[in-house]
Amino acid sequence: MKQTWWKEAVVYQVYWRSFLDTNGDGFGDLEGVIQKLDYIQNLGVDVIWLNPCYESPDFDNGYDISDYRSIMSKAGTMETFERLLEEVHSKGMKLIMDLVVNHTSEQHPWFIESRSSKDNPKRDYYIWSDQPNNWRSYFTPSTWELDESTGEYYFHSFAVQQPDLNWKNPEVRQEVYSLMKFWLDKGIDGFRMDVINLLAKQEGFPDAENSEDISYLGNNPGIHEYLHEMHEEVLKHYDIFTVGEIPFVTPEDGLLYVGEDRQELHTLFHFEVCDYMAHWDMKRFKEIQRRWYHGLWGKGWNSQFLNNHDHTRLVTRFGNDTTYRVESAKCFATLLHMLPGMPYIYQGEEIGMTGVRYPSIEDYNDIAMKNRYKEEVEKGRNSQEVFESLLHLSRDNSRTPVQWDDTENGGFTSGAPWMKVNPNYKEINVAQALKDPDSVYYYYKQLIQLRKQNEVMVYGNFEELFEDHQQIYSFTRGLKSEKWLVVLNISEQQVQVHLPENLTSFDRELMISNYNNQVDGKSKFLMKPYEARVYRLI
Ligand code: TEU
Ligand code: CA
Repeated sequence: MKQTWWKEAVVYQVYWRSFLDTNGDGFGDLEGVIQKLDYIQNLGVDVIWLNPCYESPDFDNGYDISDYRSIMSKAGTMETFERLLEEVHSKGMKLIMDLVVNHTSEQHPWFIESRSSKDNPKRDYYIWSDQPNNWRSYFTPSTWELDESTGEYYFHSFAVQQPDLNWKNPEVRQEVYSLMKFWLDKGIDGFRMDVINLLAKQEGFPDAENSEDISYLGNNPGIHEYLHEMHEEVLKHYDIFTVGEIPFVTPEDGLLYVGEDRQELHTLFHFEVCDYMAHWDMKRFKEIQRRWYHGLWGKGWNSQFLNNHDHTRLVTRFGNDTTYRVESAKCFATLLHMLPGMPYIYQGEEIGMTGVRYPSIEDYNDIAMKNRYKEEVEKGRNSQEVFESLLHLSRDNSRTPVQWDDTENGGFTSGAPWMKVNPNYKEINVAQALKDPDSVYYYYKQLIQLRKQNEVMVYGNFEELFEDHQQIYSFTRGLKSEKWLVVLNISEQQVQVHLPENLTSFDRELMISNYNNQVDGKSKFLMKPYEARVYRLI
């Protein structure tokens, strides 16, 4: 297997609790993933990223782990997991797990011991202080929670139920390396590393100028020493790949995590799009892509995603989930697969699933949303106004169950679904997509096949056209003698495109498009709303 097999991979993210329920308890499970592996494989993807399925009290849907070496009963058993891994490999795919080691659950035995007394041997597995500072956490007004039993505060970057591990403690680091090897020795193919740039904390926890800008949580001195040690102690001994979830990072800092010479991680997700663009912003998106291409290309490898289990579904957030749902889903799929970097497909994206608007806060599960709702209402704000302000970016937009068919609950469960199924499952579902040759599903499949047959999509350089255009995103990808032209009309208007002089001399072979019968002139053509075209220049 080529050392850089992962650079050519397409990744499919499975949020198993919303994927398929096979025992009627209303939660998806690993058995459900096994039953749908042919569906996933049929897309042509190479790697499955499985969200956390370790033992957890589930305050943050598995991102609060109480036992790193066992499978949460909702998901199944270790036997189910091992069968899943075996099946994934037998179908020629790979499986990466979620590594969540910035924090544990408050119910992890380590924390139960650590909080039991100030002189407990595991006290320094976590971060304790009698001097809380003014930092906000991701999910709460303060990063500090008072523990009555010892009168000290513990640090948590996320929910109160997610105490941060103290990575300054070498025993903690060795515990993590040991649990990583436990899973790698089972044969998994790597890790997606949860907020891995938060492991090191600012020395002395100084008060922040502006505690609303929580970037003080990340990229602190010591982080690269930790990740290099992880590389030396664990990662370099396995043929795996690692993708770091790295919020608050610029391309220059990003390169310090994924530079080919750094011996830390293989690739990363930055969050300049998904944490800061609530809606589509062409100017900003182009600028981000430009910066990351010039920052990493030839030195490190980027990853591309337009939604995941934390971020609203792309047709709702960036596209058009009504009149042009299919066209815009395909347009963004083209963008995802034609940009430089590894494409990540979030379950349901391949059938153009949309975000959701439920009527009451009781219909929602996301701890981030519910904590913020409570915080704002307790400040005296109007509860309906607060609720409505949180809907667009609620993480539950992407956590509604996968819509398999038009039977009750979209075929997701025979029981009561843990999260209501999006009512549009009658029109938008896998069964319908598989029957429709023009569905979003087959378009994703075609893009993935193109990528397998044409390494210009993986290794080709990136040169922009129409940089300032507000509707048209266009660029070429070039590798050796191959040159492909991508033209996307990311708007609801028709747009006339006039090709630059240096490209009009080429003939063009249309490789993929989301419309049929193009109006195609030698140097100009009319792009319909959300029309995507990829040409091979001859
Ligand atoms: O998410 C970290 C992170 O960056 C998210 O908090 C994201 O920016 C935010 O949710 C946007 O709404 C990871 C996991 O993906 C997330 O599901 C967990 O809740 C979080 O870490 C804590 O483990
Ligand atoms: Ca189940």
